[in-house]
Amino acid sequence: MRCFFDPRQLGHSPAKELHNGSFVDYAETPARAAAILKTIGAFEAPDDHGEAPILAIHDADYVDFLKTAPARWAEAGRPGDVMGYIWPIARRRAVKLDRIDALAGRYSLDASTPLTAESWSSAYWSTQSVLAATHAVLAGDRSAFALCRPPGHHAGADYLGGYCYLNTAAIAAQAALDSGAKRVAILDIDYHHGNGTQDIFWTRGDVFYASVHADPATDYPFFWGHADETGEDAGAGTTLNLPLPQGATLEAFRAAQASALAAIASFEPDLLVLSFGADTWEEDPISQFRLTTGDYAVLAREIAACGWPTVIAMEGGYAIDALGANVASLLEGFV
Ligand code: Q9C
Ligand code: ZN
Repeated sequence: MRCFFDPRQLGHSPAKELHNGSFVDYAETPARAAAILKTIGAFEAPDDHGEAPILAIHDADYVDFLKTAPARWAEAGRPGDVMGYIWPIARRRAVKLDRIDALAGRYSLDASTPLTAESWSSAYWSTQSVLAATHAVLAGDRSAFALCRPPGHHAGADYLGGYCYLNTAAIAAQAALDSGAKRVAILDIDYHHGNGTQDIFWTRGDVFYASVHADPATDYPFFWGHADETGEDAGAGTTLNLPLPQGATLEAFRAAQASALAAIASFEPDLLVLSFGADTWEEDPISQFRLTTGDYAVLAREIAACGWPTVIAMEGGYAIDALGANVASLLEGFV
């Protein structure tokens, strides 16, 4: 299987995040990518498909914010990385503001996703990696892997969050549609619900979003991912959320994934994007499921058996010592 990664994805390295009431070392480190690179061996650098596929998903003003916020933050005399600390609650009217502090809240979901001077470049090349994998699959490969880092599924059309800046899975899905696919499905098996992906395709009938994740009653991102969220308008019925309780093992996960695959099969997609997080692993430091390394191959075989050309986009997974083996197990299940 072809695997894609660009070394510029390593530049992004925020110092701290706000986690359960204290500032702790940022969990989504360059060492995660390094661990996967070390285990998997042969990666190709992606071609540059430019900004158009990004702007097909993300608002231009948000993209401009990602590029310019670190310099504006420094100009305002703020130390360290850009981090929002005030948010416009959903009911506030949209006000056009210029102050960097206001913008940091306007374009973010949480205080666990800082912006550094390298963030734009790393997020940009993360999208180029998923676009390269998408084009490999469109050209006939059964599957391809993009080591997306930073990850993508918490980022919406106009907001960052959950360690994500640009929604790689959404960008891949849209690129496939723009290259002639009629329907694309996204299966998200990261521990966390992919709120950004769900938001982006909420009213779309040409993209099916299915997610197996920790119940948002107990886990981030709390405000999305409940079972009664199923899409609206042209997207009514094209969102499927399958929340599981903390402590879930392969048995429950596999049953939920089977439901997701059955729903996707009824949708008859031309291509599948798999948002893969290894934070479902039994000893992940920020998550509470109990999958083993070998379980990823089992899950992957069941996905591969459906026969859809599949783009695999890396999402979370924070147990660095096990990350390479967990990704390798998933990829083994595909080949
Ligand atoms: N204690 C991904 O796996 N931190 N993002 C939550 C709550 C954010 C995870 C803090 C977790 C986001 C791509
Ligand atoms: Zn996650």
